[in-house]
Amino acid sequence: MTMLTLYDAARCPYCARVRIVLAEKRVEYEAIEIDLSDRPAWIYEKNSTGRVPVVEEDGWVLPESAVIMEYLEERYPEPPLLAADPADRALARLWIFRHDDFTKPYYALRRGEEGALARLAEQLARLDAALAVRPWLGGAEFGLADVGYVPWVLRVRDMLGVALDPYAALSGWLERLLERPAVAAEAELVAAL
Ligand SMILES: N[C@@H](CCC(=O)N[C@@H](CS)C(=O)NCC(=O)O)C(=O)O
Repeated sequence: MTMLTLYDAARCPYCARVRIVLAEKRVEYEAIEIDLSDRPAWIYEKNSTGRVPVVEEDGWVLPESAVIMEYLEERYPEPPLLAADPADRALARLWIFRHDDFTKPYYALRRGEEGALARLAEQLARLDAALAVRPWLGGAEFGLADVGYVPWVLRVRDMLGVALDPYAALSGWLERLLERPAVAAEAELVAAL
């Protein structure tokens, strides 16, 4: 069995999802950093959109962070990052399926669009409200839904300079996430960007 390869970019939050899952599952892998401002032509052979992340195993390639997370969950089941309960699994998948609700205002703010900060604040409040009634986005346990959002939440705080203090449950969630080495490593990486 050859080692898994991740076509990666440090600044990419979608890649961060995959890095966190791999670290949580202690999977050894080779990372190939792709320069997003000057992408090699061959990346289009791995993914027709030219985007990262892409994972490769024995010549088989898979793009799309949400699909990669699910693949890794099945390929490396321990420790599980989806709950045993089907309802909790579905809830985690719903968060990931609808991540655009959160990331659209994030990217709008990065582009400096008018009203984006207010729209992002609404989304932060929505996450905060969800986390006030359950400890993790997917329910009782840490898992893929949390991994699906934390790369952007870290960047909101550290790159866009949005204070998270007004969102007590969200801040508590992030603190608990940062106790996990996989997420702490991402925070360090974001700080160095
Ligand atoms: N839907 C994709 C999005 C991946 C994505 O947008 N990656 C960005 C970097 S963060 C990229 O490769 N951008 C280059 C481009 O859009 O051409 C996923 O979830 O993996």
